[in-house]
Amino acid sequence: MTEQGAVSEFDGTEPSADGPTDDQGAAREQADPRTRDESGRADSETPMDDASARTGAEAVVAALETAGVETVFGVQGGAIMPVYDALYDAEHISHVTMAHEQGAAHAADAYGAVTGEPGICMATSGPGATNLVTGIADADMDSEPVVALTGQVPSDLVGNDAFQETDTVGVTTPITKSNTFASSADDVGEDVSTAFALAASGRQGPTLVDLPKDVTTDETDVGPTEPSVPGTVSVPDRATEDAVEAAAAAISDAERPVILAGGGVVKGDASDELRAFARDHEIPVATTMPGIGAFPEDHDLALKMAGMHGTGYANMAVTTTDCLLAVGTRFDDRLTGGVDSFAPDATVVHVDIDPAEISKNVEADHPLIGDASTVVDQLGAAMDDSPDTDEWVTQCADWQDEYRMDYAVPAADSDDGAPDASSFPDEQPVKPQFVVEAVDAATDDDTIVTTGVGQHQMWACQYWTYTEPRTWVSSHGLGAMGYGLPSAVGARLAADDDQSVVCFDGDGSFLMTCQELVVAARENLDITVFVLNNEAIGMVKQWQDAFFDGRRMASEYPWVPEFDTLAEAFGADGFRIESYDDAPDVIEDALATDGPAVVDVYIDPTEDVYPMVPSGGDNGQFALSEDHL
Ligand SMILES: Cc1ncc(C[n+]2csc(CCOP(=O)(O)OP(=O)(O)O)c2C)c(N)n1
Repeated sequence: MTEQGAVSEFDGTEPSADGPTDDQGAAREQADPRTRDESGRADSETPMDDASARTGAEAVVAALETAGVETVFGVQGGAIMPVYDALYDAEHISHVTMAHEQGAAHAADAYGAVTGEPGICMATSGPGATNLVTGIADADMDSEPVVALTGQVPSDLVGNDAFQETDTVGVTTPITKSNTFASSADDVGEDVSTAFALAASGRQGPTLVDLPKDVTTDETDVGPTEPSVPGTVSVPDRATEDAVEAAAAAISDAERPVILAGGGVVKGDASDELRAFARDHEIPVATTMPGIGAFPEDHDLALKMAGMHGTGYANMAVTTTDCLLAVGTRFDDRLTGGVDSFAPDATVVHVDIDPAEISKNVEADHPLIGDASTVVDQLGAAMDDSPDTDEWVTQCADWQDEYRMDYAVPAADSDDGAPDASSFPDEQPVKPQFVVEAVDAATDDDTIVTTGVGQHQMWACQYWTYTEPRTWVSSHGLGAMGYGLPSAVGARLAADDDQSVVCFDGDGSFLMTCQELVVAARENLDITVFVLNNEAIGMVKQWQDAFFDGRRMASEYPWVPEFDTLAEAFGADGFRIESYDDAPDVIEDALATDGPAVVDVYIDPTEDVYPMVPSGGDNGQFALSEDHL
């Protein structure tokens, strides 16, 4: 930062750098003809209704209101202050002040994942914008609809190393679906509407509008427009009929067909169509990690997740299939392992809305470009015969028995399917898989699960039985530790009131964003966090043990805080599970808490995640323990 370039964060458009004093605030309330309801929101006419004289900032907020936005996650700061000031008058938008901008981006991402509509995050220029970057990259990797609005220094200072100047458009270009530097108050409303439409349309993803302070303070008489994608953008819908016919014939002729449901099934709201197709034609279904929830995991045809930590039976089926119907997946390397050994005998039918995904990683014999629900319907209509899958379904069921997901202390299930804590030796440390199963049994099917990244995330994939789309919310492609708690905040605000939200976190992941507990406590958000505490960054430790001769460099924590006590300091309820005996009552009490609760679960630190296919390995050669690697 040069002396010359440095400018005050508050450049004269605000009355005081410290905001209104109590007296000023009270005077403002009195002078304000509008009354405010309990939430502090304006409840009468606002400048938003008057298209003739608005600032660029008001145009931004009007665009959000026109798009139907109800919730914005963000953190205040100098360059974005005009937009926050305009939000003060917004009747239909609540702002959730997060502790950190990364939290705002993850919360917006989860909001998008649960609702299917873009989640909105907002930050100031410079560090505010750069703090959003992890969350934006996460949304980009997972095709989540997010709109990021960032403050920027005034246009005439851009390039001067001005105070809190960062080239946000430059920084975020590779990790956004589209980004825009707003150039005038007249255009900024449309910039935001377009960003909203682009985030939501086709293959969803994050968009960003960078808002220089002069643009948000200048006046405009341009009114808001409904979000729409530019005419140059075409969103594929139906696949070509010839291609569908050929793909349907390949599926009908198959002897060992498998459906691989990716995240695009969930995002494309194609679960119903996919379920119907699989049931009608008796085809087993595996999912990718983002595809979890696309198909009910308690169904006979469900193979659960395939890939690095997928089930043995899903990986056997995907390796042996002669026809893979892959819907809405980008075939990431943790799914495929080595591509040469991935589904080696299969004719591949690949349905995707993004033509760029076709044959990017896995060669498609039948590319079907279009919207997942439309194309699966088209395929259903084109199927003259169902494949004869009786033997194949039996084979998959046999693999399911052979490679049953289990952990070292076998559970004696009680009548209601819940693992029975009394059958576990109380003197032994609690297995994390038991906790996941016990929480699953204690909650409804539509419970939303969020996670951090690491072993706990994989146990949450493997041992929870997902039956509904949009109930599994995680950081898949980027693998961002710290995603769990802020995404639970976003999911909570997006979910139905009677839906539970549970977060499984690791101690390492929780330590990265636990400050967002302040938001959960302040807003009294009903979230239950289970910290599967192994006093280590366990997944790294597992890899060190497996591939680095057990040299545990920087992976074990010599000390971690008591997470239950820490939760209480933030205003949440704290609980602890130290033994199997504790588990049932503590889980019940924590879930019954009206507001945020954190359960510090002392898990067996020796537990590792299996099955495992080493990076680049052959899915058919999964290891069931370290000895098999
Ligand atoms: C932001 C970030 N930093 C580092 C990593 C690398 N990493 C992957 S898993 C993992 C361990 C996570 O530890 P924890 O959250 O305690 O979960 P556990 O594996 O113990 O369940 C690490 C460090 C990452 N994924 N994300």
